[in-house]
Amino acid sequence: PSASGQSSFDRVIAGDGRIEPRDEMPDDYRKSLIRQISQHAHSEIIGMQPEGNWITRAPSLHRKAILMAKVQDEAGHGLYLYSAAETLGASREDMMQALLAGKARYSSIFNYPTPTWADIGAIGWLVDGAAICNQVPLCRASYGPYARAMIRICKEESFHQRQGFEILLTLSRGTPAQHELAQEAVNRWYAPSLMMFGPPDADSPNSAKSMAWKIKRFSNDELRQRFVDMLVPQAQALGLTLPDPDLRWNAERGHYDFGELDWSEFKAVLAGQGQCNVQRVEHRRRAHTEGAWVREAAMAHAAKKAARQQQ
Ligand code: FAQ
Repeated sequence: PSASGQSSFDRVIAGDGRIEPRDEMPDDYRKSLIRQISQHAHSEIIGMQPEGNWITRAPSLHRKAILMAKVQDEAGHGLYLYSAAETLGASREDMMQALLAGKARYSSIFNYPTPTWADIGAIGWLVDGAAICNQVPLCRASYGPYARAMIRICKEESFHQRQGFEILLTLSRGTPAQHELAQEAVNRWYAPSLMMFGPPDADSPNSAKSMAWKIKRFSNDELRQRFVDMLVPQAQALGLTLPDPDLRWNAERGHYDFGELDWSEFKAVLAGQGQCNVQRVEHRRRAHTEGAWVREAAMAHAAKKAARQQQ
């Protein structure tokens, strides 16, 4: 930006104001937002798959209707987020191509499988729970379109988390076999959900700038701690345990201490070696190819409509 553009950007950030699409902004700020927002959009779109896997097998019509609505909400979140990235000059086509080519990042969490119905409960409770912890502060992010998209997304995520909690509660209070199913799903999703907050602060290269620019308001470790503190009483209410022998209340800190996570697993998932990385991208590619006729029909319809308006 020009010198006056930079100083007006600095003033807005210092005053906790909002940067809007037409405002001048530093190149790095724009690039970092496109990075984060596009990764977030891809996560929502890929995130439809683990749960989509259970739509045809949901245990009742009621559960099926709820799950379909939830997965559709995720598609909607992806679409608002791609639109937010477009306001920064990113092209939707480029973002899509990067995802299909397997070059774009999306959240590590969606590379884990959903072998049982209880995994759907665990995703709602833990994955949507982590998403809310991470995204509520993003409602105050300095970039206007992103912050505003987050407000609606967080409202929907809150409903998602409750539906997951309720699935687990029903299973936990069911037969011993159902209780075990719920506990096993929590055992599978707990550590991966803690890793959603990103690497430890000391290994988080983007944090310093993102915090200075007021995109991020809290560090990865701060949010992870907040999440663990929130989960413990909820797990007690569910009658389930969290799979961490080192988890205990620390009165001095006023927080729960918890065990070291396996960051080599996180790195492997980011490097494409998670259980479902290949399957997720292949599935997205297939859906894109099979959906080509829908895009073509929509384009033909739009062209006809435009031609009619010109007459
Ligand atoms: N997975 O320097 P940092 C949802 C990457 S919720 C994969 O700390 P930053 C809802 C990071 O991109 C999930 N990669 O990065 C839902 C960076 O790589 P880069 C989506 C990760 O940006 C629920 C590198 O590691 N939510 O979808 C992960 O400051 C149920 C270094 O990390 C969001 O995206 C990870 N877990 O902090 C949908 C929230 N963590 O780009 C369906 C918005 C880090 O330099 C079903 N994003 N990396 O190549 C954020 O808040 C931030 O981007 C963080 C990472 C906190 C994720």
